[in-house]
Amino acid sequence: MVDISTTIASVKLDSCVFNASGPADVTLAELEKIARSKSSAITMKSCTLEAREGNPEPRYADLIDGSINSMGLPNLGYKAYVEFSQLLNKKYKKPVVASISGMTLEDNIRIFEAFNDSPVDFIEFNPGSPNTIGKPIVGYDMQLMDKLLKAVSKACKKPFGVKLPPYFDVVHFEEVAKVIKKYPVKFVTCINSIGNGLVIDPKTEKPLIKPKGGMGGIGGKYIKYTALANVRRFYELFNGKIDVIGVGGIYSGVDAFEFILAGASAVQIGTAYLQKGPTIFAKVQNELKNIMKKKNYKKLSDFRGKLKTLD
Ligand code: RRO
Repeated sequence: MVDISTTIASVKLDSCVFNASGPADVTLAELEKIARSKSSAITMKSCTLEAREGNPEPRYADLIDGSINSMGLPNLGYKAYVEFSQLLNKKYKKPVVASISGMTLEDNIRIFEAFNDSPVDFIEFNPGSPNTIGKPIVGYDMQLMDKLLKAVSKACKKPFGVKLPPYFDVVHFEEVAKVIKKYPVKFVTCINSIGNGLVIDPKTEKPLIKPKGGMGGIGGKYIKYTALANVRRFYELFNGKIDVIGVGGIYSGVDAFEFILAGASAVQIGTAYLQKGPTIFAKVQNELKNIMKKKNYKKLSDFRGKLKTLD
């Protein structure tokens, strides 16, 4: 028997494949759809203090090998997600994950405190969204990251991790890791969409999405290699002390296998879930199990992080 169970922040997950926070995890109906699927956890949409409509439409487009979005954090406000976590926890036997993306330090503290009294199993702090008009990607400002993580660490009584934007420079990986290691961060999720891409339709001579002159976060297969590099580098820098969750272009068991080889303890599915629907979770899990059988791996720790070298 092949075992693809895992733990994130010491929370047991029946399989290492679950949904990423995203545009199809906003309402209770959408979350129940994930609950009924083979996703091993239910990750909710990033939330803010107040409900938000998000950016003007069109704000999401499927591309041949991925997606572009500038949703602008549409969500029902944190109180709805505290309530949903109670309902989901009662009705379904799988971990519930909150995602928090407050607009200010004070908002983040209030939201984290509210989830302390909820049944969520762990929390993903999201300072990496590229789509809040007029706001920079917080994950690229190390001083602000430090300030936010300090405050959040104090406010939060649940296990929490950080969803990181992609980094592209070796020096930046080290800088972020240094900040994260100062706080009781249990996991990092690599990566958020690659910010501020532009997709143009040559027929209409217009961008595909409306906000920010057409600029939005790129997801799907286009970002897999950046995601793998981020997983690998953070896995090495954290030395097994902080779990790494991989996300970015996972459509198949081979993709999941590569992420685990790079060091991921679990993988999340974002764009592929939007495009393929809830059967994607079982598909990736079954394909991963088949690869493991062929290679005679019985559990994830048989190969996690064990990327071989060329020499
Ligand atoms: O809602 C969004 O526009 C959004 C968020 Br919060 C995020 O973290 N990543 C993304 O690609 N879009």
